[in-house]
Amino acid sequence: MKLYGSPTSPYVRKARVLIHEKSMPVEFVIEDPWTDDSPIILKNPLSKIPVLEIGADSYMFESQLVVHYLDHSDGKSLTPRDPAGYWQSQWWQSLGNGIIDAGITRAFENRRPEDKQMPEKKAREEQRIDRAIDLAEKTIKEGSEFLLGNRFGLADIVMGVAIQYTDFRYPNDWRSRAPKLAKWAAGITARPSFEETLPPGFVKPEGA
Ligand SMILES: N[C@@H](CCC(=O)N[C@@H](CS)C(=O)NCC(=O)O)C(=O)O
Repeated sequence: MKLYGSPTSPYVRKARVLIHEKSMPVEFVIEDPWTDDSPIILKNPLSKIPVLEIGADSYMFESQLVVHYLDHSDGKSLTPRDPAGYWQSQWWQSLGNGIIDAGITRAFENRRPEDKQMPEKKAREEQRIDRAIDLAEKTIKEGSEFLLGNRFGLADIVMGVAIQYTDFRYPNDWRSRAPKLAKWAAGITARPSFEETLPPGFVKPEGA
């Protein structure tokens, strides 16, 4: 299999962390979706990364599907099987994916020429991220190494990527109001799968 994407995209990074954790034989191929003649268009009509090549001219796209496919393709799923654990995992993944979406929207707004930027749009995305972090802090158990039970899982991957993308593109002092989440994040992002997929230019904040 081949994973097409960029080293800075958090959507792609979810899949890269998962591949690393499961030591899957998937080649990472850097491809830019933004150019007019991007080869990504031939693989994904939506022209977005990640794209996963699963066979000759056969592709999966949309990060949630790509991650789901990778999670179930080797019989070593990182999603709990019991119904309660399964849905809790989906819940954390939705929260993490929402943080990533808001972080991306904010980052794109930030890149527009200054006179065209809409501060209220940026503020709206920041409020989404702030509220999601507050809810994560309220939900996470004191002193837990993993979000669910005593096993590392997809919920940890998606939330870990979301939190580090926040530190990357919307650095702010969320740690002072979310100490439980901060402690969990420090442990999760110290794993080799996270260390080895850090976006280029990322600088770990103080206390991370
Ligand atoms: N919902 C999509 C979002 C993917 C996405 O927006 N990826 C960005 C890179 S971070 C992209 O490829 N953008 C290209 C474009 O919007 O033209 C997913 O989860 O895979």
